[in-house]
Amino acid sequence: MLPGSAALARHGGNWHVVGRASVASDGGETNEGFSGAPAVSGDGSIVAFTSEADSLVPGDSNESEDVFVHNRVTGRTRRVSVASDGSQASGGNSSSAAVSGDGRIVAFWSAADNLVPRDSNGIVDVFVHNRATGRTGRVSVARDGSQAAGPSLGPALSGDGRTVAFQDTANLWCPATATATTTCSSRSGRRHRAARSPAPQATTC
Ligand SMILES: [Ca+2]
Ligand SMILES: [Ca+2]
Repeated sequence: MLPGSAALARHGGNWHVVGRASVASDGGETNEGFSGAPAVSGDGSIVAFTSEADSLVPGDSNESEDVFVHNRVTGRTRRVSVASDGSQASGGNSSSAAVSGDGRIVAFWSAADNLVPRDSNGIVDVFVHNRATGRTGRVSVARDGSQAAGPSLGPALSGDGRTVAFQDTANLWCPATATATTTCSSRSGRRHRAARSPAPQATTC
């Protein structure tokens, strides 16, 4: 007998037990829309994903896609596309989760303008949410704290969660003659790496 919604899947000639992560903490199914774009922690216990459903956590009334985390050990599902005070995202969708190796840090992009103070650029930014502290910070800002003038997308996280790579369409971080990769600092003091795409060189500025 397989637990919960577990099932068998065949990959590479071997059979594996798989389970559905897009469920509420009580095991309830999603009530609408799609759920997808999963990212998994190193040990496979934490699954982050995007969902259009509003039935995964209580109080999801923003009528927007959100990013959720399902703990396959505890069965608990939490929404992580929220502000540091826990308020839900307002003003647009959140998606494209990336997870640190220990599952503590989740990066995602969001069109919401209320996840951090002074987000007034009206475009998609990249954020990180610390599941341990509940803090959400915006990383798609320049070294001097100025906002991006174009969308920031496609976040990826290093295993330790300290570095965030993402697509910068605003060319905000480096002069036109420089590169590819630069390092920025968020308000929390963590250092984040912003990768421009396409990347002409591997220079740091
Ligand atoms: Ca929602
Ligand atoms: Ca924004």
